[in-house]
Amino acid sequence: MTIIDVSGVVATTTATTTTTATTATTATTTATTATTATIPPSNAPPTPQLFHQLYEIPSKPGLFMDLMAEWPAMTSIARGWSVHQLMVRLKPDHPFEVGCDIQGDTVSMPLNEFNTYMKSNHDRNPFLVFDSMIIERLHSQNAKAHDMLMDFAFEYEFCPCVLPDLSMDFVVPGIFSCDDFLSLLPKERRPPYQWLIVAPARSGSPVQKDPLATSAWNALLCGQQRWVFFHPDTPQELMTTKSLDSSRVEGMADIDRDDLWDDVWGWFHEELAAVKEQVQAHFDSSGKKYGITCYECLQNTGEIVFVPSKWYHAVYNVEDSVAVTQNYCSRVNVEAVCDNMDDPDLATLFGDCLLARNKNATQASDVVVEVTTAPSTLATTATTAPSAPPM
Ligand SMILES: O=C(O)CCC(=O)C(=O)O
Repeated sequence: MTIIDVSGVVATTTATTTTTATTATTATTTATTATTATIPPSNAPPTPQLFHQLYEIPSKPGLFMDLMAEWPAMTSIARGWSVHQLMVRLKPDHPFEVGCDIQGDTVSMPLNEFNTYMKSNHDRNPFLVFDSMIIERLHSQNAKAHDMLMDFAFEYEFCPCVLPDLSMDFVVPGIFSCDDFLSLLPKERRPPYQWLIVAPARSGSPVQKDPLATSAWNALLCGQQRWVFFHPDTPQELMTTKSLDSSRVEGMADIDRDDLWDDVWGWFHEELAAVKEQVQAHFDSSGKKYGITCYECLQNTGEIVFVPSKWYHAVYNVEDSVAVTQNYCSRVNVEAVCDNMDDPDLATLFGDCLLARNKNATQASDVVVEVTTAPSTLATTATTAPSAPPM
């Protein structure tokens, strides 16, 4: 595990404008100031209890090796997730949303076309697949097809008209799955939580907090990604990415700036060093002891990043990358998740699901929340670590 505190290495990284993987690695070795923390590498996966104590409770980003080594997506040629393997496995005309144009309209492409684009584009901020539906949709689609084809041998290898069930190619690691409270919601009411990411080199995800104060894990099936994390109390105005086309849309009516493509490349290469300094100055002058307020790491193939609830984060794809990511709610962030549910019906339903779970709890430590009258009055009652997930 390698987590680098960049707050203390601004002087080192400013000069090189933090452009590449090499820079991030250099920062690890040259950072010696008192405010720098380098979490020692650990390739032994922690137990759920240790993960809870060392990462979730202190709200600390993490980078884990060896949690996905056994996944079929990593070990099986037939079930691999390289872009080439996905191209072979998916229907050639299956459209993926890959971004939006100058009008804010969605741009879609089948994966084989997208692969050509990946290899040949020279864009400053290339399009990328960030698909919240494919894993789940394929799952239900396959279930239906499975019902219809009950009498026939059914395997996607033999039935190319049906998309493969990608959810069978990975297993949610135990440290993230023992508490997954949003899974208590009926499937059709659960907010999107699972994304396939197919991202060319130079593309990225702008700085943001995850929806509903969920935590997340992100598993890299191939490629290399650079991550930066900022403390949840960082002022929002320091955590913005300029829209790529902002200069071109000045004065244009009917354009929602939120729909515009962000200049993630520019943020990482031209702004990040200054942003780090501003964030550092903000926390230095806050009069409070915050500890580490900015982390950075380089995620390689086969490694999983943990993003704690409410931490700002941004991702830059150093190489062509394929990743799967899931957001989740555990006992640590369940109150925050409830507070962030704007839809009152959903919040009530979630409160009911948690109540039902409490009723069925067999051990005191499984009772995570005390639900009184309304979900907004949820109160955590158990701070004990989760029990190990069933094998
Ligand atoms: O780009 C990625 O790989 C992940 C980005 C991400 O986790 C997010 O946008 O929340």
